Amino acid sequence: MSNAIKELVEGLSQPQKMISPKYFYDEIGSQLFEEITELPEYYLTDAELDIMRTHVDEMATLIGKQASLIEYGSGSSLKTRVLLGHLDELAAYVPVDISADHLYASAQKIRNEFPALAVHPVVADFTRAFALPTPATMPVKNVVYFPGSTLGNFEYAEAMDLMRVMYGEAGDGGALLIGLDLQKDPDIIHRAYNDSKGVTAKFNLNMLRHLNTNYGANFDVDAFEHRAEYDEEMGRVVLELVSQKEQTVVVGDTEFEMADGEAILTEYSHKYTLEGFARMAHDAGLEVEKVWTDPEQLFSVQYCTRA
Ligand code: AVJ
Repeated sequence: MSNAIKELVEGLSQPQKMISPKYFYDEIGSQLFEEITELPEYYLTDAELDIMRTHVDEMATLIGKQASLIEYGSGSSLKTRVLLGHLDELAAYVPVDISADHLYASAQKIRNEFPALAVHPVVADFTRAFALPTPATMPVKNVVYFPGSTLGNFEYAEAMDLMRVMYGEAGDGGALLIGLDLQKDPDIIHRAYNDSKGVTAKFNLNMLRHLNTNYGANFDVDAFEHRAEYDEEMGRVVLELVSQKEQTVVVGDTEFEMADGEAILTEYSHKYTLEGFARMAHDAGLEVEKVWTDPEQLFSVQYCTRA
């Protein structure tokens, strides 16, 4: 049994069935996510880009010259381009992603746009330690860039582990530049995950289609519905796929019974308070040195160093 199948079977064997959000991102899923970022209701991308554009000079000063910028994710976003456009003396730009095709394609685009930049893509699962490439210029320090509030996908303990891996990766004198969504009016959050065009529903449901096509599963996709609720107490959106009938699903060699109305958890999207994240960073051995937000305090970008 492949590791992926093993992981899928394990998640579906829990009392609360779950599938990791990493299974959203096949080619269609990545495209649907792009579409989500363009939705008027999905405030996250606009707010983060606004912060980057407004404060990029200050970020560039903190990052300094001859740093190596290590991005967790493929680096195809506009935010990355804003940052790279203002870091004129980088030792290297290192995008890290698990999907090689996507990574190499976007690395090539970055090379075309920034011909003087040393681009060293690394195919790796960034939740585990990986070897950094050795650029021609020895970096003064490593800065890990983790935009898009992707940390929010992880529950507290996992997020802590990931932050430790990140600053371990950054090493001595290193830093983290991280984009995090903030707690706010629950209606605004609810709308961002229940958009009027139904793109988020398609994105969520696409996961099952992807598992059927590429992992030999047999979900009756039409018999599932998208659900996204904001749990204010936990400060997180819970994305689920709810079966609309009783069905038996096969993944690998394992059969799963799904009751009518039973849900599969597909994603958490944690929303932070500035104090809450400062505490979390502290508990992970980090110190928040600088926080930028947009005027409405929808989103934050935070620069953290080793405490
Ligand atoms: C990229 C993981 C931060 O949680 O908002 C968007 C993914 N899920 N709509 C998020 C997502 C549903 C997104 N992250």
